[in-house]
Amino acid sequence: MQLLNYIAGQWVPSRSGRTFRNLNPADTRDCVGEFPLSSAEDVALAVEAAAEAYRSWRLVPAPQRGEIVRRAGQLLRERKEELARAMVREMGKPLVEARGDVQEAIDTADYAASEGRRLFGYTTPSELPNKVNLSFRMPVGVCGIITAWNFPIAVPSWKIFPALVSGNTVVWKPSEDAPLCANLLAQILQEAGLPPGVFNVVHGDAEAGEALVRHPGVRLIAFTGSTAVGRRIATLCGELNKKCSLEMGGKNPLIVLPDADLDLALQGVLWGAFGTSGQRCTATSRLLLHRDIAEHFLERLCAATQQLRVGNGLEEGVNVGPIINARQLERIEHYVELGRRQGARLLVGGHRLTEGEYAHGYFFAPTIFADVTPEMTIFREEIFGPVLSVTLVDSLEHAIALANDSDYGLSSSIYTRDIVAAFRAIRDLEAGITYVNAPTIGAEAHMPFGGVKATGNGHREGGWTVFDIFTEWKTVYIDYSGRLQRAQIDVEQ
Ligand code: UN1
Repeated sequence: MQLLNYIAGQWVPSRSGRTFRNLNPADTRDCVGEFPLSSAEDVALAVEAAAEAYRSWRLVPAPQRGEIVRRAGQLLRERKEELARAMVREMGKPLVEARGDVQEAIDTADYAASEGRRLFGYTTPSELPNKVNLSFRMPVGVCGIITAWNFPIAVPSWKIFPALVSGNTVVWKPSEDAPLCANLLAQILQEAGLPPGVFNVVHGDAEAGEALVRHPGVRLIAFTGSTAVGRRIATLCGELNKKCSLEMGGKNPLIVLPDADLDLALQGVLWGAFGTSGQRCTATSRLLLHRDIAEHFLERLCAATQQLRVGNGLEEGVNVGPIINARQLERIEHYVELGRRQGARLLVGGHRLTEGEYAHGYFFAPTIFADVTPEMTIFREEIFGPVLSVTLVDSLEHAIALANDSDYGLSSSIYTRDIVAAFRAIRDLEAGITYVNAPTIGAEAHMPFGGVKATGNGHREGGWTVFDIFTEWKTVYIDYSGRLQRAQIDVEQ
């Protein structure tokens, strides 16, 4: 199946005619489609269309812009099952999770649409008589959006819907591992009534991404992906003086104290570490387990991990789907090998699954390493796969110190029934998100989402905070005194 870019309201191939193939990670004999491998020329066409559309879109009243996004949310609702199934086919996560992904986009549409009737500014008194001070949120302009494949509908919608409601126009370069979902979302926005050029999709790899970042017509880049790529984008945006919002990696710790509900903690670790095959920026990748409960807890954890059903996400009862592609599978193998060599103790998994139903896909057994120390690579680097590192701790303080011994700071979690311990963790964990008695995954669309340290650059998507990314403040002074009033000078002291 040949699929196309979406530029200026038209479905078009790349100018060069180059394409790439997108394969089903659970069965690579199934080719999901052939997509345009776009170059700077295609990106330029999309940016021109977005710049042209911006001239009128920014003048459409925000509540009306919100109505179109609301309709997109409604269409997502109607097509939820179809989208979820397409998602499983293209990136592998189990069907229930794929439905959740679409639901997150629906929630985001509802929230963003309603923000069209708020987008509050401030009015404040002036220091001078007969003068008022106001401030408004203004759109930024053409926004370049670059996203990963692991939440192919939800995470793009976190950016695209608020960007549109705020009055921006968008050029989106989706991941080459989830291009079909991008086209389905584009169809939905088209059907919802978005004028041509307001939203554009350009498929491709790093070449198209870099062209988008560099294009002088693009005022803002919003990115979700690896820290390496995010740093490159930040450097370019720094040089080119562009606004940029980055959501990058994580190495998320989950602490279990002896007083916790251990059955609940066990379920939380399993879901946090192995949900989406660990391919979430919020995945639980470090378990900081109190020594007093370690032996029994680990025994049960290993048994439960071995019970997880790995397979094609469309099949009933599958808990863990495939890994996204061959490159990522090799990366996971490489980290497992490093874990072994550096002296971590492999408790379960640690290998690819290749026989029978796994023969044609990219499958990796859920893996747990114990005796992981902070010096080891698997304690420090984001693996983005079903690999959990376990480190024993002696106290809450020890756990928090280890949790914070990381370049990253996205999500974090503590299981305890002790309210004092919980509040200390909330205060002291260096992370954008802290869960109490819940795993590190599961952010809700109407709350700020993002991290500190190497995870982000100070922005928060989600809820009300995403509008700080996609708007610029305009400050307005209106003087109705009829005379020259000089601020700071003509003020009676
Ligand atoms: C991501 O992995 O990029 O909190 C986002 C969660 C999801 C979003 C993850 N709602 O795990």
